[in-house]
Amino acid sequence: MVELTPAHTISTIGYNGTSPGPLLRMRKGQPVTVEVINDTDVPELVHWHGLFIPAEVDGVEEEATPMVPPHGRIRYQFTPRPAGTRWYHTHTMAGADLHRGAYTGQFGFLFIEPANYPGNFDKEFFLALREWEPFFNPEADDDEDASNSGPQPERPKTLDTSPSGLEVGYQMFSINDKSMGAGEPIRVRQGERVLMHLLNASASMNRSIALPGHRFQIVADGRQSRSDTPDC
Ligand SMILES: [Cu+2]
Repeated sequence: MVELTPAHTISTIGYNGTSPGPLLRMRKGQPVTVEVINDTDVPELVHWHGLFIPAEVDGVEEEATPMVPPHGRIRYQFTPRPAGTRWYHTHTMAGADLHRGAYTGQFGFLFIEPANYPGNFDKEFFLALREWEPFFNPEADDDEDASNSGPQPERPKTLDTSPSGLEVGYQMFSINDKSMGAGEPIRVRQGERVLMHLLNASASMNRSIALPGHRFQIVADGRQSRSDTPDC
């Protein structure tokens, strides 16, 4: 159960009873073992997003990672790299079932500390953007996409051929497990150095985030995971 607001609690599937699941911290280059117990009635698997690890433990069905059978368990053993903010999530295919796979609460932060992590900041926060209560929306909802905000060619180069009625919309939105106004504020002192790990944990949407009155300084971008993120 996730209490998004005092008036709105949803029921979903997550890791260790919460969503997002527990923050997992690992050290780059230090072997780890993760025991995954599947308490659901369907085969599952956990994907370690952004790591360079062998396919057998990467948690991707189509690359031959074995599934965790219903009510079974599997042990993932790997040596995490590269360093940086990553995440873990189910990699089962939802298809048209909006109560499976990436539409559920099966995700959490995975932080791979560099071998030498000076921690040059006063506070750090892990913030995941998320939508809930998905439904099939008969209208294409593409206004989140910044590339659509400029002038459009009279005839688009690629025609949108997506079947109508198969756009996924959402009724509830949250940062971590709280909708706007329902969570504790982030408390910082003037002059403190604050490190924020931001994750778009959405199954399908681009998101943006604003920090009115302040300016983000980007110290690492997880999309560029070809090499280690700089120590921060
Ligand atoms: Cu992923």
